[in-house]
Parts: sequence; structure tokens; C-alpha cells
Amino acid sequence: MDGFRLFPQYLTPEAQTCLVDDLRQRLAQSPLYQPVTPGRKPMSVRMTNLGALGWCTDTTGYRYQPLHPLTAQPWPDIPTCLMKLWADLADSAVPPDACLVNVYGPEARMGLHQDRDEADFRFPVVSVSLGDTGIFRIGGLKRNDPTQSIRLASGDVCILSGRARLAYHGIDRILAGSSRIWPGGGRVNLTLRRAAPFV
Ligand code: MD3
Ligand code: FE
Repeated sequence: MDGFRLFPQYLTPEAQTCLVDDLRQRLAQSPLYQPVTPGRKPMSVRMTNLGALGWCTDTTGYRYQPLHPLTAQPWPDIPTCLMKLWADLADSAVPPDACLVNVYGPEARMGLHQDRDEADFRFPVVSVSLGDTGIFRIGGLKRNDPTQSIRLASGDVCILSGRARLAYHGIDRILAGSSRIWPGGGRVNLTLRRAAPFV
């Protein structure tokens, strides 16, 4: 898929540990919760957000919003190391305003979907994986296009831009116990995005 770039082990073990600490502090303020889809199905992935805007779903639909749905507080800030990562790899002029935090237990998965809730698809999405390896699947612009399967391990970073930005993708399964970096085990995926238009 052109527009998909994988940077295996972009984050050193030290950088990963530092990011885990940054996240644990912020998750204490902005708890993970189990989102529900507009089709009323609870997702198996737990979520929270960082940044000015957070991606949320409930029975009324998908949207970006400035407040945590349970605490009604603003989302915590995006850690400096992630702001720098975006500036280095994605766009040095326009910063991300949203960082979705997905946490996968051993049984969690994410079905094939497109990310279309952002205002301007010219901005890429940057994904950072931590903890257990995830089996990621990416296809084309149509749901039934052929797909390929890629392992995303702790410290891997990928960028989705151009045609890949609107590709169908999902997480088939988690290789439980493949990393010890996330306390209690599991996989964490951080997606940095520009949700609002840049005027
Ligand atoms: C391909 N997250 O949060 S990250 C999501 O591992 C999401 O939690 C997955 O799909 C996860 O929406 C996959 C890699 C990724 C992120 C965004 C994409 C792949 C993408 C946007 C367009 C195409
Ligand atoms: Fe997605």
C-alpha cells in the first residue's frame, strides 16, 4: 500500500519506558473506558485520549470532542516526545491536536474500518505501538480489497499518508505475553492526528 511506512523499533527501549511513564501519569487523570459503537456493541478495546480533541464513540455516533465522556474534564496534554515524533516524521509546521490511546487486553481486537472523522485527510496519521505485539491488517480503499498482515511490536512507529490514509485497516489479534513493558501486560497504540482543520 503506498503511503504506508513502517519504522520498526523507532523508539529505543529507554524511550519506550519514558513514554510508558508519561502515559501512566495521564491515564490516572483521564481513565480508560470501554466505548460503545453506534450499533450498541461495546468495543473490546479500552480507550482514552490526549490533546485538545479526543475521538469518541457512543450510541449517537463518532466524533471528536474536547472533554472526557466520563469525567467531563479536558484531555491531558500530548507528551513532548510524541509532539517531536510528529514534527520529525509527519509535519513540522502543523502540530497534532488529537492522540487516541487504544489499550488491548489479550482478547481485544479492532475490526476493519476507515478513519474518516478528521477534517482534512491530507494530514497523515502516526501510530506508535507499545507492549504486546499486534497483528495489524491493512487493505485498500474498498472493504473487499486484498489485505496484508503486518506485526506491530513495541517501539514500532507507522505513518499513514496519501492513499493509505483512507485504507481499511484493523487489528486481528494480540500476541499476549510478547512484551513486559506495559504493567500487567497488553498492547497500547497511540495514534497522533490532526482532527480539526488547520486554517
Ligand atoms: C491505516 N488503531 O485507532 S494503528 C485506530 O493498533 C486504529 O490500535 C489501530 O485503527 C491500533 O483507528 C491501528 C495503525 C493505523 C492507524 C490509523 C490508520 C493504521 C491506519 C489510518 C488509516 C489507515
Ligand atoms: Fe483506525
